[in-house]
Parts: sequence; C-alpha cells; structure tokens
Amino acid sequence: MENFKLPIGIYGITDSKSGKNKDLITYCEELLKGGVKILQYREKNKNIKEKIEEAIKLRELTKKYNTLFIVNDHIDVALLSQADGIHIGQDDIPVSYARKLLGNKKIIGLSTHNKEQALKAIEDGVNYIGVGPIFNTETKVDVCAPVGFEYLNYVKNNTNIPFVAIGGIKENNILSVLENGATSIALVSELVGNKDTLNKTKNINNLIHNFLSK
Ligand code: TZP
Ligand code: MG
Repeated sequence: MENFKLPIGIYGITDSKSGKNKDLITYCEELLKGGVKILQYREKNKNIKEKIEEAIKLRELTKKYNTLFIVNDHIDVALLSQADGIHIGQDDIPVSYARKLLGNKKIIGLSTHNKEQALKAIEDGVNYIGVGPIFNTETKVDVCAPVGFEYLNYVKNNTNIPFVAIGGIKENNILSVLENGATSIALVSELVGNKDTLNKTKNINNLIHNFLSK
C-alpha cells in the first residue's frame, strides 16, 4: 500500500454503544449515503463470532458505496471479511507483526498521541495515523488526556504521513479542527448517536468540503 492517501472528509467509525438501539447496518448505510468514504468497524463489546458476521456484511455494503473498509484491532476479522486494512492502538499487535500477517497490499492505521509515537509509526511503515484525542471524549474508555491542537499542528507541519483527527469532534467545533490543518476527520458519537445520522453526516460532509474548497 505505497502512497496511500486517506479520503478527504469524514472518517466514519461504528459504535453501537453510541447508536444505542440503532441497527448497525442501518446507521452504517446512512453514514455511507451521507458521503463517508472510509468506514472503520469498531465494536468493543461484541463477541468474535458477531464481529466476523458484521464485518462481512459491512464489507459488502462498503463495496456498494465504493468506500474503504477498515477493521479495528482484529487481523483475523479483517482477513476473513476482506477488509482493506486494520486500525490498531499503541497496546495492540505491533506494526511489524501486523505487516507480516497482512502483507503490503493492506492498510495499517495506528492511533498516536504524541510526536514520538508519530515518528515511530512512520519508521514502522504504517499507512496513516490517528491523531488525538483532540478534545474530551466519552466514546473511548481508557483514553489519554486530550492532545489539543499542538500535536495536530506538529504532524501537519513536520511529517508527510496521512492522518485523521479524532476525539470529541462535533459539528460545533469541526471548523477549528479544519483550521488547524486536518482534512480527514473522525466523528463517532456526533454521527452514530444522532437520531438523523444521514442528514448530520451530509451537513458535516458539506461543511468540510466547503471549507476545503475555499
Ligand atoms: N480514539 C481516540 S478518541 C476515540 C477513539 C476511537 C473516540 C472518538 O469518539 P467521539 O464520539 O467522536 O468523541
Ligand atoms: Mg485497539
């Protein structure tokens, strides 16, 4: 996966806890119809059997919408569902082992929270990094303190690695994230937790593209 670029716009992530009783496939279709061009399957409270079944369904759906599909944490689930890649955190499988299992054609994304982790991620050959949490978030447990814009600016101004800004990003603060140089932005509870995921996604997608076309 040489020269990988993250799609510009919203990076969608599943979270059925934020979605409360919404059906996963229904809200994911709303995200995709709303313009999400990369979708990560991230369901922390489900068993592996359920994860495999849901990932296979989402792979089908994302194909229909010409959208990249990434699986959080699980290489086996990513391989079985023919996902485009995986997203891992600092305490998950080390990047070198992930690459051994996935080969060069799959995308590996890694969450990072500081400059040292970013530089190590680049050295290890990840395809993109997550930068955050930018703001406070209740969506992720065991999350580190917000990194604010300082770290985002560092990545923007000192590296060429594709990055996605994440953590506490909402319609009412997204402009500040764009102004600080992010072009790929992950929103979880703001979209999945909204009653009208489709229109919320469309509005925020338009907001991002309008900002970037100026
Ligand atoms: N990684 C860092 S923050 C976060 C993840 C998965 C959760 C972001 O969720 P929200 O609801 O957009 O704050
Ligand atoms: Mg993880």
